Amino acid sequence: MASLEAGIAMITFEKTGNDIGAFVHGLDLNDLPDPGLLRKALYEDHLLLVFRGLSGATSNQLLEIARIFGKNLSKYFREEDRNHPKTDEILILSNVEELGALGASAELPWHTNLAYLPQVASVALLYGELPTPPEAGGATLFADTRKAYDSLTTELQEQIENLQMVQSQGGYHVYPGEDVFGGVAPGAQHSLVRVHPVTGRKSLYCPGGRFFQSIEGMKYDDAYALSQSLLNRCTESAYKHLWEPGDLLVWDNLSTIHMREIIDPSFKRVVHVIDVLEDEMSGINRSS
Ligand SMILES: O=C(O)CCC(=O)C(=O)O
Ligand SMILES: [Fe+2]
Repeated sequence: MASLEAGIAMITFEKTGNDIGAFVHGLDLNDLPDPGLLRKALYEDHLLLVFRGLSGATSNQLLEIARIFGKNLSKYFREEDRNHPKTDEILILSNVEELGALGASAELPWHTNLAYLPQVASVALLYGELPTPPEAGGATLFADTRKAYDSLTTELQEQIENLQMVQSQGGYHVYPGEDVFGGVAPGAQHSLVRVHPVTGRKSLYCPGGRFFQSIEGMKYDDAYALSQSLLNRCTESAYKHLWEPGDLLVWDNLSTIHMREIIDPSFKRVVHVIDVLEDEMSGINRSS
């Protein structure tokens, strides 16, 4: 108990200064803080937590942090994409041929993880084993879709309240032109306005972008224009993460949207992805 309290006392949060996200100082991988402290910081206060200096973190340590936010981790990846030597709950995303080059060096446009599946990720984690330096691209940007929802006029909020949107993608971490799931791009319908299971706050769930398909009951052109304008609202301000080795990003995947810039392919980039699947309770212990 004493060590738990010591862990709590050491953790501090420093806002990024970009409307979303906070740097978390004082994390000890061998003495994780009270889970409730990190959950509150993520869901209520910051939506994105940035940990630095975790080079050498083991897969078990990363999974332990992920499980603070939910026990049910994604294993949706295609058999041939299970490229981590120790676990199929972590996906290695890289532009390195010997590692499968899953993810390549292309830009990854604004999206949320697993939006094209019925059970999306409630929280996602990205660990930079070998990220690119700023001059080689590969920055990851995050925007707050909860604040974007709050900023809409009441009239527009009412207009979009019950809209259902279909997102489709050529498969997780796979880019257009690549064959996935036997050539069938998965798609799923989601409410455009999403109520967060923990905070009860509403956000714009993953509007617009390359993976947008349709809004039920609307003509394509109107739906696309609406979705695109909502995406623009969401991304008016964003935090741009310039990577250092050993960085760990944890984000609320229901209330944010993210993208990754194009990478100079002459630089190697290796990051690790973990998706916490949303279940009935989002894996969240509401009592803590
Ligand atoms: O590579 C990155 O920085 C982001 C990757 C990402 O967003 C994803 O894999 O879903
Ligand atoms: Fe992503």
